Amino acid sequence: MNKEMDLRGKNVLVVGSGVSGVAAAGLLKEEGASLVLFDSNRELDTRALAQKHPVFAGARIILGEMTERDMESIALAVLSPGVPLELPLVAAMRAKNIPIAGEIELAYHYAKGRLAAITGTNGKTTTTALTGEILANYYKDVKVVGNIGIPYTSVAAETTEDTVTVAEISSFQLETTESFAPEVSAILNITPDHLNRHHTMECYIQTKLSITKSQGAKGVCVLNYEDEALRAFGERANVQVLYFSSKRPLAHGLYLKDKEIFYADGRGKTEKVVHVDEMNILGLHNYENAMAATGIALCMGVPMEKIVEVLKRFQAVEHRIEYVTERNGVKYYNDSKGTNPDAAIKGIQAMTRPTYLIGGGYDKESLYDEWIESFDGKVKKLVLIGQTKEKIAACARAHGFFDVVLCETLAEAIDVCHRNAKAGEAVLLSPACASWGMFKNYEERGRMFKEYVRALS
Ligand code: UMA
Repeated sequence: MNKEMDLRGKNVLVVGSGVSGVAAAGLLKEEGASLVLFDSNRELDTRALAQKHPVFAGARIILGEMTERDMESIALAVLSPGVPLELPLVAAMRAKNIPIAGEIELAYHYAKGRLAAITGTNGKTTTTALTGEILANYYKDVKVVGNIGIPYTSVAAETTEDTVTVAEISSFQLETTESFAPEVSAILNITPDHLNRHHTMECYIQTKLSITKSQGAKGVCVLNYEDEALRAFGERANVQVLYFSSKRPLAHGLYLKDKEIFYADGRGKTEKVVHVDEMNILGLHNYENAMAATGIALCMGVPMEKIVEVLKRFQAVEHRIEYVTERNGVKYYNDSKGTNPDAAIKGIQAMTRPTYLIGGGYDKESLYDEWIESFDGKVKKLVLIGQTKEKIAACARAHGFFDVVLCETLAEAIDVCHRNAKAGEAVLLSPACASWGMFKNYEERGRMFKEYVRALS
């Protein structure tokens, strides 16, 4: 969006009535725009929507389909992240030269202060939460927003020049950013995900890299040196680069060596940051997240001792290899955030006991071969639910893993594990798939898992 764009008195279309649409509508209303809401879900009810979200009261609400006529006099269309750009609706608006912005771009247009933004296939939520906590240990007014579940538009109007914002940004959100220019960005890793939306890996990678596109030469991007695509990008990027590595010492950047994290400043000075046993988060991927958060915080001006204080006290975020409870000697873990094969591999790697694994869900056209191969004798039984259950079962069989049970519901899957698992073993919900179709989101899936498990005798 052009920084000069003034939306006062203009008709602005919000597409999607989820949390992003509601928050975007709130900001637009505050800025004096006249609201039009479109949601493709015909099942919604206009009156119920306006009652549930008072921000839509008085707005023109269109459900199901938008006609050419509905598009007349629209000055801007704001898309929710779940809205793909290949929709005929988007093509029709483009043909009419209606400017299109994502919810993140809209928030950025009005937000003030400093901004750090984090993307990557996995680890975004943990790194964003950790970075937010580190920044809040040094700066007074820190906001944590984005894909983590708090729409950026819901806080943009409250930001001042003194605000420091940390945003978790998904590939969906990056598709519709334009002037969005964080002072510091980070790309943690890129492995196959959301290929039903981005279609090719190349397109998915380009979308992730676009987080840097408006940063300019003063901007910094924190990159994973061990991710081939990111290292290649770092060599040609038009921003400054700070790497982190979990495999080798770096002359400039953060690295892990003998279970200790170090920072080399590029001018010959290297200092120890923390020993991994001093942190509460587990697994190599989490040490990478800690290095990324440290890099971002250093670039945002936080002194090392303030960073280390938080690294030592930070706890794992909900739904990420989260310990739930123990029943009859069996430990239950909720990794509902394992929404793609790569994230789910991390879940299995973190297990130290024979494991009953609950997987399956919405089909994002992922391949499950590497996930099944990572079972490595640790998974005793694979219990599958959702749209992908047959596809995953066939993949498991092809890799010689036959102990597979298909279930209709999550509750049934938990019961199977509960009946079979013995003391000293573990049950892990780490689906390698999105939750959509069976649950509202991965949070709901994780919470239902935890509630059901806690009620087991
Ligand atoms: N809708 C349409 N047309 C469409 C698609 C959706 O009208 O073509 C409507 C739906 O009917 C529904 C609304 O849009 O009413 C839903 O909008 P949405 O899917 O953008 O979801 P929000 O509730 O606004 O939540 C979004 C993110 N969801 C997605 O990207 C799918 C949330 O990320 C994010 O936390 C939230 O904004 C705040 O920023 C969730 C997610 O699953 C956690 N993200 C993916 C991931 O992490 O892998 C990218």
